[in-house]
Formats: sequence, C-alpha cells, structure tokens
Amino acid sequence: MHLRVTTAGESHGKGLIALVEGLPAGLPVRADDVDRELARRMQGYGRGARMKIERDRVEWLSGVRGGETLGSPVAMLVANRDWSNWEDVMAAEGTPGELRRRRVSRPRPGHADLAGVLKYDRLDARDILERASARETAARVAGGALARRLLDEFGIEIGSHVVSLGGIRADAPAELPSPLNAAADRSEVRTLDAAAHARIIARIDAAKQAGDTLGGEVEIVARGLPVGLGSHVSWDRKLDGRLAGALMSLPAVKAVEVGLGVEAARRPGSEVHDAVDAAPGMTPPAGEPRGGVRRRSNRAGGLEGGITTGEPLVLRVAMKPIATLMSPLPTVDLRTGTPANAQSERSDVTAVPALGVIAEAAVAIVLADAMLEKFGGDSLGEMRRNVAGYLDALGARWVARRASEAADARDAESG
Ligand code: EPS
Repeated sequence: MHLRVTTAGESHGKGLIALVEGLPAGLPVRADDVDRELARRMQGYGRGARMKIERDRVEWLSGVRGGETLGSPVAMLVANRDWSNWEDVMAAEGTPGELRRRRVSRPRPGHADLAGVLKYDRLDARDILERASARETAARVAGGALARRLLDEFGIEIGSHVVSLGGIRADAPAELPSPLNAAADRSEVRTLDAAAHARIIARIDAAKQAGDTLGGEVEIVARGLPVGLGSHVSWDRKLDGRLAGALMSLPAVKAVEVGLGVEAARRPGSEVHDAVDAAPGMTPPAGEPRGGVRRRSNRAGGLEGGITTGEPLVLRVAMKPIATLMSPLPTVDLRTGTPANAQSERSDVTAVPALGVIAEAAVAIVLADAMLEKFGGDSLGEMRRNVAGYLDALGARWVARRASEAADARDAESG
C-alpha cells in the first residue's frame, strides 16, 4: 500500500482523526479543500438533527507546513461539536453511573450492535455503535480530500450522482455533465433527474412519517485516469478488487458494480465487451492518457483485467436502509435475554446523498494509491516527471512500432 488512510474516533467522542501516510512532499493543500468535502458530506435531504449540530472543519495536526505537504504523515482532527452533550457518557475515565446514562441494551437488527457486543464481550452496545457509526466517514472524507488534491494535480476528476433512492430510479443523461458534482450537488438528493428528485423527496417524507428508513444506489465516475493503473499480475493488485474492497467497507454498502456490473452476466459477450478503435493517425499527442486507442463504448467501466483503460471509471454502490428505525424491529434485551423492541436513537431517514460524497473519497484514496504505486516519487515534482515520462513513451509507442513494422516489411521484400 502506497497511500494509507487510517481513522480513529467515536461518534460522540471528542472528535475524529484521519492519518494519511504516503503523500509526496510539495503537494499544495488548504483546510478549505478538506472542509468543502466535509460540508458536502453533511448535506442531503433525509439527514437527522445531528447534522444541524455539527459544522465539520479540519484542524491540521502534522505533516503540512506553509500550505504544502512535507512527505511525513498528515494527521487531521475533525472535532465533534456534539461532544459537549456527551462528555459524561463518553468520558474516557467516568463513573459507572454516568456511563450507564445512555446505555444501549436492545441492539438494532442490521446494525453492528449485537454481533459486536458478543464478539467484544461488552454489556453496553454503545461500546460498539460509537465506532460502527457512519460518523467515521467524516474522517475518511478528510483523508479522501487529500487524495483528491493529489489526483487533481494530474487532471483526474471524481464525481457521483444518486441513481436510485427508496426504490425510485433517477435517470441520467447519456452524456454526463462535466464537472459532474457541480450538477449533482444542486439537487438535495444529488440526482440529475428533476422529476425523480421530487418523487424521492416525497418518498423520504413518507418513510419519516412511518418511522422507516431508505437505501439506494450511487454512481461514481472518475475521468482523466491514464491507462495502466492497477495490475493483472496478482489478485491483490487488481484495481477493481481494491476499489470494491474500499467501497464495500463503507457503512451499509451491500453491493458494488463496475461498468455494466450485474447486467454483464445476462448478456452475450458481443453485447458486453467494448470494441477498440485506433485513434486517428495512431499517433496520440503527448499526454494522451489512453495510449492512442479508443473504445467504442465503455461497458467495462474503465477497467479491463484489473487495469485502467483510460476510459472513464464507472462504479455503482448499493446501500441498505439505515438500521435505526423509529418504528423498531423485535430484538433481544442484552440484560435479560428476553424479547424486546430495538432501541431507537436519533438518526437519519436516509444517508444515500451523503454516500456519494463518501464513496468519492473511498475511490480517491484507492486511485491516489494506484497513482503512487505506478509513478512513485518523494516529491510532487518527481511524480510529475514520472507521469510525463510514461505518457511520452505511450505516445511514442505507435510511431516506433510502425517504423519497426516497415523495416521488417522491407527486410522481407529484399530477403
Ligand atoms: C449514525 C447516527 C446519527 C447520524 C450519524 C450516523 O448520529 P446521532 O446518533 O448522533 O444522531 O447523524 O452520522 C453522523 C453523525 C455523521 O456525521 O454522518 C449512526 O448510527 O450510524
């Protein structure tokens, strides 16, 4: 792993930490770059009261000086404003009475609560849910914002939009807008379909009324990637596997698709694979990231054999409904082992719009890791030279091949 993003922190603790290791020195970074992503993550129709309390902002703890990375680990703090309401319950060293105040003994089906208390031998499911909470994704988004900053230096843009929520499909134009987020962020549910937007809002209102929750699907698109990130040579270097792993690790995500995804299994090969054309003249200009070829379609979603093709990367993630129901499901009481209704805590009706922002961060981390794997470099300048050298070689490839073929043909004729 060339870029490592780790996080720490409980949902109602003092704050969240993101630790980012592996960024080259000399990458310009500003707190605004991170705060903008943190703010996007907090948006979205269907969020609960907590999002009115928090104003997520990053504080640099290490690894940045004078607005540039140093090449050392970057540590960031995102403080929890809600901490002031939870100091006694969440105190690192408290009295048993205070700790019991918000004890959770009726685990929510679908949440980590029950499996977690059994595995970690805890009496209070709060010991599990505080870390299982999707609040953790604020730290991942902070880490992802720095990964995005690096990708941005190489013209790589990542965006997302919601393609379904609560069972309502949202269509997107055949040609997605660019930049994608400028369009998607205009909708409170991050769809590109005005009619579906209105129906989804009504669906969320109805679910809230019924004490229920909703899931949905998000599409993530990354443009500007060069051909050749990831590798076919070993299973753990295949980029599709690495992307799927990062996306499946997001709370409540149940499925990941690449390109056509599940639909590819239902069609014959002639309707799945993307025919390849030579780009005009077969001599790509320097810097052309596809290596002088074009696919007629992009059903593969920008990946073949675990390697980027240079076409846009297209991924979809599916999220189940949030496990905290205001009309709770049957469960078992941890104190007595008897039947009970699950605990209801303040929560969201849906977090699908936020999932897009979080999934972009997860994708950014994997792509930045893959860029560092291929192009390395201790400084941004060194990495730039490595990228430029690779793209130049790609550009020169067809010229060299044609010259060599012509020489072979002459030899054959004269021989
Ligand atoms: C969450 C429950 C809610 C959400 C939270 C995730 O928090 P609370 O219990 O404080 O009301 O708001 O999401 C966030 C705090 C966030 O920043 O996204 C859960 O149980 O996963």
